[in-house]
Amino acid sequence: MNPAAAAPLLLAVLASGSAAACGEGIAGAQRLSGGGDVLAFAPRPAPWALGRPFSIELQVCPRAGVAPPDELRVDARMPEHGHGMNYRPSLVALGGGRWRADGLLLHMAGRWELSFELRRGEQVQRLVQVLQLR
Ligand SMILES: [Cu+2]
Repeated sequence: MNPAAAAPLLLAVLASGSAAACGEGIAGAQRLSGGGDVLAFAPRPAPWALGRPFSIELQVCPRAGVAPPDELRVDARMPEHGHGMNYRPSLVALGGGRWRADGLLLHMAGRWELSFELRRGEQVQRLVQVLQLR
């Protein structure tokens, strides 16, 4: 990514205050934000790859004064094909807003939507990252 393209993302992260540090312990983290939450995440092993089981290391950083989500869901779908993964990932809470999702496998080349649902009771914040796999 060139510096000009990175600038708006950097500004958005800095604008959210303490969230600037979200996921700094996660090497190669990508970030998504919405509704006052910042989510940092990275595949393990990296990079995102086709046809190989993997985990996702993640950290949720709510804005100041907002409780952490009480439940997290991770899923991946190919909307154009109307299907998801053949496996249901499991989540392990590691403390400090950090989690690990295990047991993901993207079995087809093409466009995947990786979705993270941050749940607080009935309230759901959904963050989506598109992955193009060849
Ligand atoms: Cu498909």
